Amino acid sequence: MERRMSYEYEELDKRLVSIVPSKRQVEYQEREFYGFIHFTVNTYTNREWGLGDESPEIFNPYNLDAESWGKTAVCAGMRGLILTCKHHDGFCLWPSKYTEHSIKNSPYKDGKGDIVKELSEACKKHGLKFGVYLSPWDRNSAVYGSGKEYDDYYINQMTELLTNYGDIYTFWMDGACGEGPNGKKQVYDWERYYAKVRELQPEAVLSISGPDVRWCGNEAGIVRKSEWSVVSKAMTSPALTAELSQQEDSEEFRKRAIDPTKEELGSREVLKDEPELAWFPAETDLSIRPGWFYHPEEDDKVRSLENLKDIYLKSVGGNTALLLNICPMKDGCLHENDVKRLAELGDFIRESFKENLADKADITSLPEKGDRGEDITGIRTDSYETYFKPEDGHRELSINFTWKEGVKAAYLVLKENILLSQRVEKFKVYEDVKGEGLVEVYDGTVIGYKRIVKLSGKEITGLKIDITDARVAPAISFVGVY
Ligand code: FUL
Repeated sequence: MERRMSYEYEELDKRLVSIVPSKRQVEYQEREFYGFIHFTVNTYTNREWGLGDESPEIFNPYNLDAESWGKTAVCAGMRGLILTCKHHDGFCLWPSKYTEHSIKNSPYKDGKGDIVKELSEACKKHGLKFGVYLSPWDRNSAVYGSGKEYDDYYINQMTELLTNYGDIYTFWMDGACGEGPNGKKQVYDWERYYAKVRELQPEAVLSISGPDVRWCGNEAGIVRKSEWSVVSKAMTSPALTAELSQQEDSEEFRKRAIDPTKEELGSREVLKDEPELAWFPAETDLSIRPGWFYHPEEDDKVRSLENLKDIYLKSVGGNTALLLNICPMKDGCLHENDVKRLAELGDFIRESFKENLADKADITSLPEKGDRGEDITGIRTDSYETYFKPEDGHRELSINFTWKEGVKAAYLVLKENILLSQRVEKFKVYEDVKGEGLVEVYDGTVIGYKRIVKLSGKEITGLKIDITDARVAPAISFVGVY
C-alpha cells in the first residue's frame, strides 16, 4: 500500500528533494532558539503600536545594561538576539544620520547612547548571534508613502545597521504595514532592499518579508503538525505576508491560531501542481507576555514554564526555529519575573538534553547498509557528513536501539540531513519496556531539521523507529535518546 502510493509520487518526489537550503539558511536553522527584544517609545507610552509623533524626550532607559540582556538570553538557552532597531513608530535605537527621531535626541546617555552598538557588542562577548529588525512601515517619516524617496531612506538606515555593527545573522522585515503621517501607504521596492542586504551581509537571512525565513502564521506559539521547509515559491511573496499579518493592533490577533486552510503548506497533495518551489523554513515567533512591548499590568502574565517547555518542544522539535520575545521596562532592565522564567526554561533545555543514552545502546537497522556502503552507527554523530540513507526508491527504514541495562528516556531527537532536502513523510516510534515487547508510543509525520518526540519516561530496554514513507529515500543525520 505504502509502496504503491510512493511510486505514484515518484516524479514529484524527485522534484521536491531537489529543493535544498542555501548555506545561510542551514546556518540559520542551526541557531534553533533565539530571542527578540521589543523596545522603543511604546515602552514609555504603554502602547503596542506607536503613532510616530512621540517625543524622543520620553525615552530614558537610565539603568540599561545590554550585557545583562545578553546574559539572560544565554541563561535561557538562546543562541542569538534580534533587536527592534526601529519599530512602526520610526524611533531609532541608534543615532541614525538620516532622522532626528532617534535616541540622539533623547535623555539616554545625554543623547550619546547607541543601543544597537551596546547590544551587538554584548552579543559578541556572550557568544550570541546578533540580528536586526527594521520595520519597513514608518509612522514618523515624512517621506513614507512617497515611493523612491522613502526607499532611499530605508536603504540608508539599513546601510547604517549593516555596516557599523559587525556580523548580522538575520535581517527581520515585518509584514505589518499601514499608513504614514501623510496618510499614504508605501509601495516597497523589496528587490532593492534584498539586494542591499545581500551586498552588505551575504551571510544574513532575509526574514519574514524576505525569501529566506517564513513567518509561521500566528503569534501564539502554535506549530503545525507537519511543518515542511519546501513550499510553493509563491509563499515567499512579501505581499502575501503583509496580507496575513496583523492589520490593526489587537490582542486577539496575538492569540489567534493558524488559519486551518493554511495548515498544509508542503504536502505532496498541495505541491503536486506547483510550478515553482522554494526552501522556506518556518520561524515560530511569540512573546513571553501578552504584548510585544512591556506593560506593567502584564507583570503577572508571563508565560508559565510548562507553556514555554511545550512551545520549545513543539517548535524547535517541530522543524521550526523559535523566536521568543522579551521586553525591557522603562528603566531598560528586564522584569525579575521574566528573568526567572527564562532561566528556568534554560535549565530545562540543558537538563533535558544533557546525556545521550544512544551512546550506550546497540544500534541496528534495516536495510543494514546505506547507498554509500555506510552502516547506521553514523547517526550517533550530529553531523551532516555521517548520515544514513538507503538507496533511492527505498522509502522505508527501521532503526533499532537496545540497551543491556534498562534506561529511562524522556525524549527522542531525530534529524534529517537537510543538505539533501526534507524527505520523511511518516514514521512511528515503539518502546520496549523491560523486554515485554514493542509497543507503539508515537505516530508521526515529518522530521526535517529536527523532531523531538516525547517518550513515556518508563524504563526501557529497546526503542524502534520505523520510517514508513519518505520522498525518494530518507536521509537521517542524527538520532539522540535523552
Ligand atoms: C508584528 C508587529 O506589528 C508587532 O508589533 C511585533 O513587532 C511583531 C513581531 O510583528 O507584525
